[in-house]
Formats: sequence, structure tokens, C-alpha cells
Amino acid sequence: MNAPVPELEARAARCAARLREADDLLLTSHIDADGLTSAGVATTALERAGIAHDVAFEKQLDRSAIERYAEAGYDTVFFTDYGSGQLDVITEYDAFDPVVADHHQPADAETEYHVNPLLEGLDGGSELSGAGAAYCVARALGAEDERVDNRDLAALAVVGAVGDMQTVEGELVGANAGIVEEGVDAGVLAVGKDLAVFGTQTRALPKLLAYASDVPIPGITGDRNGALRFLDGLDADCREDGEWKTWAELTVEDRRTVVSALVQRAIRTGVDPEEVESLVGTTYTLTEEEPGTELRDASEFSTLLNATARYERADVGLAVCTGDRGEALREAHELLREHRRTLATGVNVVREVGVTRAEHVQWFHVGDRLPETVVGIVAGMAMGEDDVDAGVPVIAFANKEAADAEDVEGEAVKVSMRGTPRLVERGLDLSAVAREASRAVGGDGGGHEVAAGATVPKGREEAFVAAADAAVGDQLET
Ligand SMILES: [Mn+2]
Repeated sequence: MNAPVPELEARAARCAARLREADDLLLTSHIDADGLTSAGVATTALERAGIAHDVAFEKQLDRSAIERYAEAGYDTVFFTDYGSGQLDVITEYDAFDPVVADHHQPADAETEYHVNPLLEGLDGGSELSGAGAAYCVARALGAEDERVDNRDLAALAVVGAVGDMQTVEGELVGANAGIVEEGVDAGVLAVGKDLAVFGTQTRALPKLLAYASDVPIPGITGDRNGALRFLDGLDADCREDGEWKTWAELTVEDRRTVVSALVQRAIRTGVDPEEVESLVGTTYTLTEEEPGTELRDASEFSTLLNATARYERADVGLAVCTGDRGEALREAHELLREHRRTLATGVNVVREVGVTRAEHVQWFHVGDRLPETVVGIVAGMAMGEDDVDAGVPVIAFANKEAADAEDVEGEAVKVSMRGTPRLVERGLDLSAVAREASRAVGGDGGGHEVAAGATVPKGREEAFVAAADAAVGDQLET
């Protein structure tokens, strides 16, 4: 009854039992949307179970962090959204018992207290996220009594999965789908069909349509004036007091009008029927949150959290996850606004530095003009803009701050690569491309099929492009 993922039930129960015995517990988690929601799930469940604990966050769980925990005198350390890959190092220290809820590839070492989908034959990339693994432990910590069974935390687990890009063709599957079901039963989640573009809760309509690049529609995508004319030509109330509405503010009737007009326009302009179908997708609504706020939509919620993570304000992100709708939410909004300003600048920078087309990839180099932490997102946003082909993976380069470049000798360049779900369906795996191409030039890289990153020595950028071009060519051919 307390097992959203039956395969992991026994492991989650062992973790919960160990956590109950802890005298001095530290909860530590990764700083990103999935890591923050993992911590949100874990800290709430621990608090409800009356288990006192400290909380720490790391950008990267390295030896120095683990050593710090060992020296601090904790007898138990609960790792969420990381820990599996570092178990070989973690188990070198006898000072504490590690409890791990993660979904990354485990290192060659074990702990008795370890929840990870990969240990039971589930996919850690698409079936369960770090927040999902933490949720399994939270459910095991919860009492049988449905007032404190922790099923309400399914909403956060879903935000984590969406934030870690675990959707398959726009939908959560496998163990994630089981968690969705529990959230729906608990009354905290609703699953719906809606326009499958980002920003439905918060973006003004012309911007919403112009920036949606997953299914490029001629005359609308990447064309704010075109989107404006399109909307003005519809028999729908798209404005209120002269101001454009957001998608969430439209009536159900008007939404239908806009979607059917979009579909007609797409068909008329020769967009592939299968792509037209994917204009409508699955949405996850957090029903307890205020309509018209980011928190209402799982995807937008995760973006808000990522904004706090990007500025290393895990304290703000966690507070939002645990229910602070006052000061922390205001701060998170400010960070997101700041982030969006940087992104808007970023798209202009891409235009100015120019995009170079290779055979199977396209690339640009921003040098020092953008922080390397946002270049990947800018690359994704640029796809579908005037001079960036949405059907070809993008490689973006940015100079790294000298102090950050630990992976390579001398000056380093950060590489971010972005594809689309459609390219992944055709065989694209940017994680493999990042790994192979970076090793070929003396760097290091990895990531996901649709988005990956690497660090390479300065001056080796074009060699990296050549290696990546060949690798992508091979993948898309077969
Ligand atoms: Mn994760």
C-alpha cells in the first residue's frame, strides 16, 4: 500500500527504517530542479516522521564534500539525486551510513540502503527521477494512515521528473506514471491535454506562439509579428483591456479556437501531419497551486526552480518546494526575471556571433559574452529562430571561467548541445556524441540524448565540431 514503485518497495523500506534510527542525520541533494524537489520530498517526509536533520546542497558531489560530511560527525547521510555514482568514494568513509535515493548509474560499490531504478531493471533516464526515488522512500516513511501517507508529495516528484526531461513523447511513463496516478488519487495533480508549448501559464500569447519551436509553423514560430497577426485574425478574446492574455487566461472555448486555427495553419503550410498531432500534449497541473502562477504547471515550476539553482540559491528553491509562498517565492520570481533578461540578451548574442552550418550539426561560439551556465538554454531557444535550423542539433561554445575548469588542463571551453525529441526518435543520442567527440579532443562530456554538455581545451572547438558532426551523421543514418 505504501509502494508507488513495487520493484523498489523492499529497498525503500530498508532506507526508511535506517532513517528512523538516525541520531545525527544530514540530507544532501543536487542543486537543480530534480535535486531541489528530491530534497523537498525528503525533508517534508522526515519532518512529518519526526526525524530531525540538517540539509546541504552541492553543485557536484565530490570527495571534498563527502569528506566534509564525514568530519562533521553525522552518523547517517541521506543522499538524493546523487550518491549512486559516488558510492565508491562514499563507502571509503566509515564515519556515517549512507542512505541513497538516486537514478544515475551506480559506481562499483554497494550500500544496504540504496533506492535506484537501475538496480531493478528500470530506466533511470525516463522512468524515475531523483525526486521519484526520494518519493519512494517518503512513501515508505509515511504511515498507513492516509492523512500522513505522503502521497501529496507526488506533485513535487512529478515536477522533478519533468525538470529532468524524463517525458517520453511528451508524457511521463513507467514508474513515473505510477507516481502521477498516486498524485491524482491524492487530489494534488491533474493530467490534461493542452497546447504542448512552454509558458502556457505565464507567457503573453504572441510570445507564447512565437517562441514555441518544437513544431515550427511558418509565419508564426520565430516571428512575433506573424504570431500577432495570426491571433488578431481569430474569433477569440485574446486580449483583456488591450493587454494580451496568457494561455491559462483564455476560456476553454477560445483555446479550442486557437488550437484548431494553429492546426489548420500548420497543415496548410505543409507541416508533417505527425508533427501537427504533437502540437497537443500531456500537461501536469498542480491543482493545489494558484491558477496563473508558474507553480500550477509542472514544467514551469521546474523552470522556476532551475532559476534558483542557476544562481546557487538552493535555500530559495527548497523553501518554495516546502510551501513558502511569501518571501522565498518572491525571490525565486526575481531570479527567474533576471534569468529571462539574460536569455533575451543571449538570443541577440547568437544572432550577432552567427551560426555556422556543418553537414549534420550547426554551431556558434559566444566567447566571453554569455555565462556558460545559460548557453545551453540559449542554444535550445535559438532553434527555430531565423537563422537556426530546428531540424539540426545545435552545438554552443562559451569560454569557461578559469577557476571552474577542473576537467582539462589550461584554458577551457564549455560545450552545450541541444537536439529535439524528433531527432532523438530518429536515433540522435547527444550523450554519446558529447562523450566521443570530447574524448577525441582531450576533454570530457556526457548527458542526455536530447541535451548534453562537455568541457574541451580552448582552441579545439573546430576539431570537436568535426568529431560531433561525424558522430551525429552516423546516428541519424542508421
Ligand atoms: Mn536527477
